Amino acid sequence: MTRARRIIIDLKFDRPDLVAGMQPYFPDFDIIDLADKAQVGRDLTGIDYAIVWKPDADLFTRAQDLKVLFSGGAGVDHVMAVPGLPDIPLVRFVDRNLTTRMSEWVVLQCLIHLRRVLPYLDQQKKRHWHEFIQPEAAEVTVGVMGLGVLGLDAATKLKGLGFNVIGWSRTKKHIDGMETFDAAGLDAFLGKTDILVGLLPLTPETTGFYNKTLFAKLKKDGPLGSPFFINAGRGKSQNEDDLLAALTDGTLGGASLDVFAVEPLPQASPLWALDNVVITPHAAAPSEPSALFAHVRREIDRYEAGETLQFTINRTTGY
Ligand code: NDP
Ligand code: OXD
Repeated sequence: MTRARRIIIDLKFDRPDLVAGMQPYFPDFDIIDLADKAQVGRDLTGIDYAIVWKPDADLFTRAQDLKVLFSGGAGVDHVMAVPGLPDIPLVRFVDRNLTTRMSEWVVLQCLIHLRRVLPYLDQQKKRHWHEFIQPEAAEVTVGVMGLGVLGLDAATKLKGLGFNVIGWSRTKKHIDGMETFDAAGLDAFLGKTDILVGLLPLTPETTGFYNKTLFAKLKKDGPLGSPFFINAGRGKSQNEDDLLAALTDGTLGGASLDVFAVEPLPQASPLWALDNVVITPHAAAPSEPSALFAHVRREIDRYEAGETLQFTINRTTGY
């Protein structure tokens, strides 16, 4: 009798039905769920595939025969940081559902700041009736940093709402009806931006990137009075001391933050108490497990048929 193939999952999704939900996509595999205490110390040699989110530090010493590694999310910084990462294809998660969720979140946050929702909520608590100046979307420039799968979709949807949208990415993009900037055009891009949307991956270049120097270059005399910052990329891209200072000294009028340098955001963080900040718990665009498993299955089938894997990471750029 031939032994069923095995696949590892090491996902910290807090979903009790994860393995049951995965089974229909992998009827011919034994699923080794490392969250299952019974797997502690189990021999992981001879296994070809793993689907991981923030994998345990010893994964690659235990599973030495992996041929392809799948990220449980769109980002891969959580894998790149693990010691001993083998030189095998690393596939990220690209998915319509995840992309749509992210754009919903980004659009929502831009509208929150455009339509002054935070000050209005504050007034409501005080039973206070006062209308703030509210420019229309077309007067406001949203600068999207990162024009990849997520940035491009969000930018397109923001344009559909009437915002003036500009974009910035490492390499130059040509997008109909959108002014774009490459890495060298950073200052020009920032100088035109009223609402900055961060959808960058975490790499050595983007670590600590949103800092006081960058915030100070955003457009100062825009229709919202001061610029706003929205980040759903990665928290380690923001310098939180600088961010806090910018939010309290008026350099920034407000922010929406889904990601933080340390997650969960520590109770002691002063960011919690700022009334010009929206905080969500890294929930902008969660991976839908069934979509993730269908994607991994498709890629494994492609790989085993000798076809090229899609959505592999460039190990030099780190995304
Ligand atoms: P992509 O790889 O498709 O796009 C990344 C974009 O960032 C590209 O346009 C790339 O430029 C640009 N970029 C990367 N490094 C630099 C740099 N140093 N300078 C300028 N531009 C740079 O990624 P996605 O759009 O799919 O995802 C982006 C990130 O969003 C993920 O890496 C993850 O961190 C985060 N994310 C957060 C979620 C959440 O719930 N908060 C959910 C999912 C993802 P170029 O086009 O030139 O290569
Ligand atoms: C991702 C995330 O990278 O959820 O997909 O952060």
